[in-house]
Amino acid sequence: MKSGLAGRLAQLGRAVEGRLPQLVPPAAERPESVHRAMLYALTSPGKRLRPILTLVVAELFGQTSPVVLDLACAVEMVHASSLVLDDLPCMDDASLRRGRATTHREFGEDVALLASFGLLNRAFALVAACGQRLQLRRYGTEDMVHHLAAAIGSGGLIGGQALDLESRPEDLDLERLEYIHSHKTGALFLAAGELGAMAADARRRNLEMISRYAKNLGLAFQISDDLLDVLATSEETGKDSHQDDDKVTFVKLLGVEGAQHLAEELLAFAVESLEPLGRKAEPLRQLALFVGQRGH
Ligand code: GRG
Repeated sequence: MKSGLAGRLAQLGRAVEGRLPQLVPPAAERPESVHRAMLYALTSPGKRLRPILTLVVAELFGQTSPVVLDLACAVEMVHASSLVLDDLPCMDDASLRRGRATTHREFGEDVALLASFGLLNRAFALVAACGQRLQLRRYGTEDMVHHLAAAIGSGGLIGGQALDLESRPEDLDLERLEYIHSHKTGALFLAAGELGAMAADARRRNLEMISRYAKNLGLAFQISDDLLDVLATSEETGKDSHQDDDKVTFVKLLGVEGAQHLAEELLAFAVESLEPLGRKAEPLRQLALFVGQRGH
């Protein structure tokens, strides 16, 4: 049963990978440099966790339309756009991402910045088109667009990143660190889950249930990321390792075991919130399990 589910999640990841390159302008089309960089940032080998979440949630509530695949790809475009920005010299100044040179190292900062905005813009256009094509009863296109915009804005990814950049180690306590990561990382998991539920026209109480699950999953995922930064090698993560050495992380505040414990607690909350859905929610439990295993 479990390996069947893991196989299903991997299959969804492959469906995303297959669709992503079809949803951006051809690299040979002007402006070639930006289009090549968009494709590079988007199709480099990632785990595709956020779009998988969108697809699994939609499927859970009975929505299997191919339109959801495009919606899920829009979520991955936002993620890719954020990674390009996060890696820039004025932010994390990273050289390696997904086992390859970061986008600005490959194409230059100017092109990387334009490619990031290109992906973001494309994501919104796609979400709007998907909302139109789905023709839902409970949610309109504007609901989807608003949820995504809220996740990215200064109350979401941008807010978390801003606080991360301006925090000095001595300012950081658990409350501030939780704020940073529930925004910087958690907000997009939240939007990924919510868009999946909306695409399936899920009842409001089910949407709220998914929001609780996704929020906790997202924060636990960030903690597992902090753990990997100290426990795994650069070959294993595909990123510069010890990138967080100058930062305050969950691991620095709580120690390895404390951070693992907090991640487990958050995942338990996430899974608990799925109880009313019964066995139907098994793929989401499997996703939580995957996140839990990452930090060990
Ligand atoms: C305007 C989109 C936009 C963002 C502006 C730069 C920024 C604000 C936010 C940074 C958000 C960010 C990159 C958070 C880190 C999240 C994280 C844990 C990334 C790694 O995710 P994985 O492991 O990566 O899922 P893969 O490579 O597997 O996709």
